[in-house]
Amino acid sequence: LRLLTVASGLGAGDARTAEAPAALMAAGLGARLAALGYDVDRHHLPLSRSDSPSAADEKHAAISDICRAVAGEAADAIASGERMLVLGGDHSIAAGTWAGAARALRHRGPIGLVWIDAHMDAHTPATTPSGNWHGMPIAHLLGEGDAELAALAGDGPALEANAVSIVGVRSYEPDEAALLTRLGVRVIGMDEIVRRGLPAVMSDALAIARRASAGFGISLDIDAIDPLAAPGVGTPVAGGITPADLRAALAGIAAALDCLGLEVVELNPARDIGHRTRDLVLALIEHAFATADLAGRAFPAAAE
Ligand SMILES: [Mn+2]
Repeated sequence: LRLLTVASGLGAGDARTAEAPAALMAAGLGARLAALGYDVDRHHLPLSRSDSPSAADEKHAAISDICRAVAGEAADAIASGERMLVLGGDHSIAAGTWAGAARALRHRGPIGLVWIDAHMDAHTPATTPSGNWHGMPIAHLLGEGDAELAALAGDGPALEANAVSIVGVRSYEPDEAALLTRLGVRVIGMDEIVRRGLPAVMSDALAIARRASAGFGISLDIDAIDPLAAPGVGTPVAGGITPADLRAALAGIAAALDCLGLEVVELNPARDIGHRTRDLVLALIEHAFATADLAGRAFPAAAE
């Protein structure tokens, strides 16, 4: 298991999400993965600590550097036959993670993705109201937006729209919805989750991701979860997915043979209440990578 920790919050409004990997490791993540039987190979980014850039062009250069490095790590992990657990940091790194995986598997076919998030993350530099790069990674993975970030997968976009869905959406701008509609990405909003239940929509999302022949990934933005249960995020939106529903939906998923890996982003320890969000993230990761034995265990006992 390639555990890639990315201590960067450059793409977020509140950069303290960079502290998430250290918080998760200090709380025993490595031992938990080892207890599940994984041989954990940890790599860490960024390799050097730079001053936080403030000018827009400096920030763009820094984000590009990190995403390129993340893509290199992901491509290397997948080419080596390793499964991935990528821990952010903010969600802008996803433009690197899945571009790298796609690049490594291009000879076999396309990859699919299930994106779980309160937001669409489908802005481009031309439409973003905040200028924050964590609101744009889906656009980059689909070949839109910033030319440098959209090119990280090598020949062509990282993802084809018909193998991507976004689950849990309840906050977005019209430009994002228009882009996703134009490209044909399935967006599963909270209203649909309330109506049909998370198991039914996750089944749809997995079927969409598995249209791609070379495997699929999961990108989990912790703000998809209801902020009453997961307050430790930079951009909380009321009315999200319950921890119990998400635990059940993710159980064993990252251990599936055709799953390339799980990315978990936007945990912000500085905004947590107690260690509520951190402990929830640990339990979700553990359940996602576990086989049926652990998936059946009472929740969230694993976090205590
Ligand atoms: Mn996100």
